[in-house]
Amino acid sequence: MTDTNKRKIYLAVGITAIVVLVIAVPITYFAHPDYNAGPDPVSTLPPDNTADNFKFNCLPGDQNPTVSKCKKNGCVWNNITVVNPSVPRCYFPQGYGAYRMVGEKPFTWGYRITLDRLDRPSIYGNDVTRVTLDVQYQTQHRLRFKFYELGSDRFEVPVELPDGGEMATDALYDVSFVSDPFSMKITRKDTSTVLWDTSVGGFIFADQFLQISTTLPSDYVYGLGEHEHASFRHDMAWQTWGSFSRDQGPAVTNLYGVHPFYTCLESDANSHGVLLLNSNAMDFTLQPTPALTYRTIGGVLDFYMFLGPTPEMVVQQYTEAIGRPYMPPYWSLGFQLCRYGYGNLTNVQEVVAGIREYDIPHDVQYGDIDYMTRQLDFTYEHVTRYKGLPEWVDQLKEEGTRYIIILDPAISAEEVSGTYPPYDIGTNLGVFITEEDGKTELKGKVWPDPPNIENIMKEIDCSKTGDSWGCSVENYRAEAVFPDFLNPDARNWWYNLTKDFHDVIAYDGIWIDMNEPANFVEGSVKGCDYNNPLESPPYKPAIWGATLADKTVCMAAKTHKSSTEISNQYNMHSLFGWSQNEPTLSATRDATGKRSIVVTRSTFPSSGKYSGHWLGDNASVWPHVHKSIIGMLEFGLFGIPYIGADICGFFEDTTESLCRRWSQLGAFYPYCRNHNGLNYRRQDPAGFGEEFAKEVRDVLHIRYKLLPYLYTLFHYAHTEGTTVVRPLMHEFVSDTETWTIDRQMLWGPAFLISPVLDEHVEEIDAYFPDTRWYDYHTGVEMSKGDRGKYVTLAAPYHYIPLHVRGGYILPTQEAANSTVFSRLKPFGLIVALYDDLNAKGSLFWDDGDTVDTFENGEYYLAEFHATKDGLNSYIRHDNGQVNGQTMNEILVYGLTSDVNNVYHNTVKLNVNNWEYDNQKEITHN
Ligand code: MIG
Repeated sequence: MTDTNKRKIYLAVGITAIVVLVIAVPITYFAHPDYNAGPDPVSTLPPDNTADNFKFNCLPGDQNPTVSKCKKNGCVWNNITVVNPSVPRCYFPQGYGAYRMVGEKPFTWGYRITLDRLDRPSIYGNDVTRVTLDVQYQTQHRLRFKFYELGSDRFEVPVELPDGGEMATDALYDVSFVSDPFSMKITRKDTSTVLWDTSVGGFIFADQFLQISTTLPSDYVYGLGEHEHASFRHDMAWQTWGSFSRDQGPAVTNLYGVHPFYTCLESDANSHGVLLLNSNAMDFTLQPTPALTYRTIGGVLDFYMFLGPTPEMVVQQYTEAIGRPYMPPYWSLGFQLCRYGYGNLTNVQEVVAGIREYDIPHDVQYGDIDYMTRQLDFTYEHVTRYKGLPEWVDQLKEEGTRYIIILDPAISAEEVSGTYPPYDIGTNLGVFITEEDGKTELKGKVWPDPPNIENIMKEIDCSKTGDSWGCSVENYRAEAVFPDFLNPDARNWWYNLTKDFHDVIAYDGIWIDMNEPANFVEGSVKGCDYNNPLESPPYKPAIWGATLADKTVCMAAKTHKSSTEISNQYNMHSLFGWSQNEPTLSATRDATGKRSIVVTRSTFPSSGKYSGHWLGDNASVWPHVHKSIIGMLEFGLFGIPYIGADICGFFEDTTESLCRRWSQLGAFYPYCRNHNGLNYRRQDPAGFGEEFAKEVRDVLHIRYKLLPYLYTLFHYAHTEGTTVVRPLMHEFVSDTETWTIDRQMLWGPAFLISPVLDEHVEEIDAYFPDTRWYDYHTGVEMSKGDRGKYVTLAAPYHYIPLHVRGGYILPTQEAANSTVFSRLKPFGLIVALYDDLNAKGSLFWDDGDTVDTFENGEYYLAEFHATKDGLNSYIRHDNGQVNGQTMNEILVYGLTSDVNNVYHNTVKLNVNNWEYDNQKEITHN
């Protein structure tokens, strides 16, 4: 060993015995003044002759734009053959503005502006003649500006966000207006950077079409979901992304959830974020101006802007507004195993036996829909296939593994009356989404089978038909109804059923799927009334499917918006999953008497308060490994840090090499679950033999060792809104190189994960921001010459490069094959010193499972500071949670001179209890 900077010291001390120093030690923050100022600022004014980049599409979504349609809209037609086919041929004339200001009135919170429509062609009909704009200077860093129709009952999203307040006098932003035609400009005060300027494009506020365009201060834009993006940083080359919740596996189209939130890095590395609080079907167009156009087909234009100025602060401010992320129980950070179609309990038991045989950590086992009788919620197949499941679940828990069950929202309406209480009770209470009449239950088809499915299958063999899916939906699926969760009776009905089912199977958490809501028939078994403008709006956003009702329920279907107000699916559709989050979480918490967890497929801003998310039905192909990082980074921005993808892939057979690399990366997903689709080859960690199993065990042991660090990160996410999986740019924003990195990620500030994402690759180029780094596996410092550079790292097939950042202290704990056991093991610390020999870190600890421990003060929180004089711990809160536990390994990386003595408090420690890894002579004094 030639690197003399590296020292490992092992010592055994009781954790609560560490002295609390009263002298405040200044914390060194590691700033990097030598940053590159980034790209040149972009002018926000349109040039005289509309340059391509300043053309805003006036016939969006029109596959066949023509001169006459364009002129009819009052727009400009470009006759010249457009070289770039993405550039719109029909665009808004400069200064198009369809409204002018007719009034401005001060309020305690800011200004109310009144806008009247100018004489312009009506492009989509039913333009609102008078629009109100409330500009609320809510806080220093948060601005809300909401375009709506005063006094009307236009739909507004029922998710609660801050409203009004006293006008902030110290705001970081300035808002200014041009009155005729109306446009607004938002500026960051201290730098004069224009964050928004709506003088471009065409501002339209019609009944079923609302559009606003703005220039952006840079083309470094992130977020806007849920889609599978090719890169974390958005491609600004004329990309349009639709948003409307949909049962759709990762692809470039609209997926399960809706998150109209982006963050943007300004040229000088300041950052801001913007939420459009709107749940209607919508799309976002990014173009190279750089500019963004929002088009939504209902509701109001309710924007919240967060001024940062760091990207991490933007997320903190965003989650302050939408709600801080849920604090997951400790066990839910362990390894989880699932597949669709184990088929019977024996198969599950066999897989679990394999996991046990190789001592692979296993905190959670799942039951997918095949545990049920004919996919009926609140049943289990107790006659043959899953006979004995409840008893087995109890046994599993004694072994330290918990059990999560899936629940789908759709409830069969075809069971024999009196035999299926979930439907019988629900229909009596009127808890289901109805047709337009507000009375008749809307019937679709999802997974539940009818009672006589076996006979039907004997008569009709769909596998022999050309369209086996269509055949099975038609013949094998029962008619089903959809709970209207915002109806208080529905909420309580679902809550009671879910809670009571715990008496049947003692589940530990709930997995909610199909809550977009998914429907295998378009709209309903009766179809929808396509003459209704809710089904056939004048503009269809860039979303998948020929109609809005494709793969879901009819848009005209009636749904509660609150306990007293009724709305329709047209407005409420993308809120369905969100509306299921709270009742499900309350049920599982109350049933288990523990914190518990809900993992949901469909999400909306503020879902993170109640649940985590997995990225859905990916495929066992290499590109999805990389894209899972992008998805995780994005959900971090969306305030849903408990996030991961199906490790080894859902659709298609995995391969051993893919599954190996995916398991390495997946070991660092906050939500770490290997999940497989129906009928594909085994891909659990024991499914490829001993060598593979041991490799997965080893990488999971690294995860388990670092769980105290991960849990502490979740504590800060929950209390301060910081990210868990963190983009490099959030830590090193002054380094523009980090602005595009999405093949590496951080856990919090201090742990760098640089996975292999491609087949046949055994070395990678990983970026090391300009600071001190240590190889996690060896403790060896990265060469100083490699700081701020891409470094080629060896990454043999069994190995994932991992690095610890100098200046940080990571709490650890010995691994075990479940958190039930690892939580009893001794703690440790990795003290990774910065150049000045300082480091800091913290440990949040509680019983891992009780509800609201932080809120109730039932926790332990210590901060650790290392300086050249030693390592101190400052116990900030101690309610006895670490009593009886020990700390027996303190690894110190980066000392610059030999260690002569080790003291614990003032007591010199027995030299035999600690060691250098390089076995240098130790001097006794
Ligand atoms: O239509 O429950 O995304 O994780 O295994 C498929 C069966 C229904 C979709 C989920 C997937 C789950 C599967 N479900």
